[in-house]
Amino acid sequence: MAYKFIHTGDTHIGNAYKDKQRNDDIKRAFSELIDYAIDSKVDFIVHSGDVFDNGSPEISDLLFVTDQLHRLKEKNIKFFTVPGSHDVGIGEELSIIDLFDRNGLLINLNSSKYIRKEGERVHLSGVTYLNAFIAGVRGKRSRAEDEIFKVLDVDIDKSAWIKIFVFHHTVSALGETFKDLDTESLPKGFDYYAAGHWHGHKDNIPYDGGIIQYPGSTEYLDEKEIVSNPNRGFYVVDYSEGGISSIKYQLLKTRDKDIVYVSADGKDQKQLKTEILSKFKPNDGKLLVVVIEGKIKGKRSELDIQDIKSSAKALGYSYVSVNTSRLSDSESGITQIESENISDIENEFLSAKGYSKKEIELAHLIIDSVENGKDLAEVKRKAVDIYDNQ
Ligand SMILES: [Mn+2]
Repeated sequence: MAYKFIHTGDTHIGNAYKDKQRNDDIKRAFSELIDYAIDSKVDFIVHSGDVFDNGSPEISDLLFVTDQLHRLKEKNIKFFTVPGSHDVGIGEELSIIDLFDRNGLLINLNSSKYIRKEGERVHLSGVTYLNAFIAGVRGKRSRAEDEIFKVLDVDIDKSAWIKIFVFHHTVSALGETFKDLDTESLPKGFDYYAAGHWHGHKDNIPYDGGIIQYPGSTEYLDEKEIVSNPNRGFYVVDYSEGGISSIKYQLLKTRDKDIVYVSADGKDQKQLKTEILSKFKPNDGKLLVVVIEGKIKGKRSELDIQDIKSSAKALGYSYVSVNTSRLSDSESGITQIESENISDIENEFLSAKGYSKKEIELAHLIIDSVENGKDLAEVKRKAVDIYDNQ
């Protein structure tokens, strides 16, 4: 006997863009995934978090996901997931994922029935389905929520053919810059670590005899993903009594894209604009990212970005982004950031912008309080302290 499952994540249904067409593209990717699951008769789907883009989705998005999950249910294809960082409102314990769980349209692996606290430790159980043991931990909205991995014991069903651990964190094996979990903090004893949260895709990160797999988001969710990620897709995994027998990365359709790099060096705004516009071609709804680098003659504020965007739209581009973060003029420098972790980047950026040490401390407190939804009293005290002492 052999079985087959899909591993996907970061589908971000909702208003990721201020653009209906792009938000419809994101839905199209989701329904294409469901089509594949049904046509290829997969046995179940593992989704590693961020089904939705927002913890309070609009009714039309809720209905869309309901309809898609019903299509799976009719074919008896189960959908296992954990709430991702976007599925939960700030400071909320329950999420929209729990509503779908209670309605029987998916299984929330992080629901309270799988969690048992015993003194300091947290015992996590899971589901054994078609000889696969599946357990998972949800993503987080604040720094403090990492703590669960330090006290976690998973009651693994050793009789299962394969063991799958679902989580929504960026592990340190992907690099120190944006990590929010040390790889070593992951529980041991699993064959397949179904990871989400990081939107690029990365296969086969070895861990404790198993592999960590990031399928990436199912559609490009911002300009950075359009520029730096070549394609979108999900994994299809076959397994039998001997364990995992094959894994393939199945591509999803995305819109065609043009990425245009232009150097501003030695050009005034008129020459620069002419050169940029000369690179656009008539098309049928492509994505376009224009990256302008170097030093413009005159002021960078004279370059009419809105006009560049509307000229591109007139040629048919459905989405246009103009990146000027590496464009400078004779009056402005570019802030160079050397640091490698997020709080150092915050420090370096804010001190480059001329903020005092105390103001930077306050900024950190505000950022933390937004993440944690608390400590407002301390933020107030610090603010009063700063303004009383200037
Ligand atoms: Mn995400």
